[in-house]
Amino acid sequence: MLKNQHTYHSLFKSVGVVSLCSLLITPRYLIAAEFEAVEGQYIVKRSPYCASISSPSAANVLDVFPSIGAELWQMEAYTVNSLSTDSCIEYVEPNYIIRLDNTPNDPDFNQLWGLDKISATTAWDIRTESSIIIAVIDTGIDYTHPDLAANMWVNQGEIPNNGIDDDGNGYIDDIYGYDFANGDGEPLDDHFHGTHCAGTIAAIGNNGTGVVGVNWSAKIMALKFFKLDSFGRPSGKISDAISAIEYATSMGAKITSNSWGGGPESQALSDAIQFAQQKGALFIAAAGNKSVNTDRYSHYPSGYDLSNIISVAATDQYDALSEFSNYGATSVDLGAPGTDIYSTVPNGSYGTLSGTSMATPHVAGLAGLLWSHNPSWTYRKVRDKILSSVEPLSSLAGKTVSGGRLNAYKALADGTTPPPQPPGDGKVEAHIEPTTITGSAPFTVYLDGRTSVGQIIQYKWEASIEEMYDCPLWYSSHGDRNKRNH
Ligand SMILES: [Ca+2]
Ligand SMILES: [Ca+2]
Ligand SMILES: [Ca+2]
Ligand SMILES: [Ca+2]
Repeated sequence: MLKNQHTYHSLFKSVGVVSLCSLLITPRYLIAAEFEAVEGQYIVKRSPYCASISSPSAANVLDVFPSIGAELWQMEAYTVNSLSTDSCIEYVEPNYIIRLDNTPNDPDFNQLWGLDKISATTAWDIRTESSIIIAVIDTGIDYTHPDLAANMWVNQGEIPNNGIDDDGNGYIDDIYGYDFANGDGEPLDDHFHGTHCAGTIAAIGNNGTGVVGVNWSAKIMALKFFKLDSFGRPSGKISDAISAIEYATSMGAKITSNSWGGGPESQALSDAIQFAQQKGALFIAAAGNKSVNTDRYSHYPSGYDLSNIISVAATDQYDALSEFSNYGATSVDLGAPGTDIYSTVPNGSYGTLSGTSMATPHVAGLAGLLWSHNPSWTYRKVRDKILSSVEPLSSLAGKTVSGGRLNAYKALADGTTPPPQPPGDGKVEAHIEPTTITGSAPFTVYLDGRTSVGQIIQYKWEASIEEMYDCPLWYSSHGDRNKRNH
């Protein structure tokens, strides 16, 4: 996503001058007060230059987030105040509460118009299954649903229900994922939102039952971080969202589907998504359901300025922008079907929902299908292909980065057919070395490729303008953008 640079901010930025500190603190207190947060809980990042300092005696460490070098502390407000002048603290932010913003709709409307609209039926002539692990970070999944059960990811290193963390990943009996909201290995859905999203990604195809997802077969990881509050509304903590992202990344999920958002900007959450980026994973995120231009009124996490985020608006059967959908020429990447989407809900049932929450899993599902078809691609290549193969729509022009709606067939068919396998033992040696990459632009790069088996069919080398500014770069063959700085 291309958008304006965010100014780096924190509740307390470490500065040496106390008067500056108080100037910085004041607006953040005002912002924090507008949003719900867990009382007495703060996400704290220490400066890497002071890694050895201990937490104040008045603070209890509740959780640690190794991926972002931060911790969850329980402490009183006066202790937070005392940290404001501590140069060893990089940031402190409240443990914000996140809510789902979906729009339930007519439960009897039951046609899968969305898959037809994105040309899934012709895409399925090319591929129907995802071998990539796709994590659904949400309210959980009814992993017993007959139209989902066989498509759940299974943690092969874990023995179920023995009370032991068999694979030593820090989580006991985590078979299908984990429930961070309740701290247990049963990420069952106590709502319906996550199960509905999972069905759009990969309800089982061709099984004579119910519906079908973008993928007929897949590996769906269930990561629950929402649970119902006393009013029956799903509510999730930023700290649990961070843990879910850490889990997904460490357990090999290359794609997370994130149909949630709202609340203030969080440096900790942004850092967690950046950690996933560093591990080469995509973060597909709902653009939100407030009918606003998010270029002006930012929405998170879809709006963080990270290249592994794909921000998704919702469209309807007539290819109009859904009335509830957020949009933004620089902050929302593309549209996907999100009005009146029929999919799985708990207890073996089905139902219709609307929201950018429903658009997001269409994109996550295609990302899985496309990446599985092109397993050597980087997250950036998968993202670029999804955005460059959209169906251009006047309703999305000037309202999204790509100006179009998801198209599964164009993404899969457009030059993505795997190259023919060479005869013999299948080994290919290809050396492509640029002989000259010095000088100021424009400059010439010479490539020399050789193979010991068969013939080289095509050379393809790609570089975007954005990346050219990052020179010096090295690319390996066929558009694979492995980058090494020298
Ligand atoms: Ca485990
Ligand atoms: Ca176990
Ligand atoms: Ca549970
Ligand atoms: Ca089915």
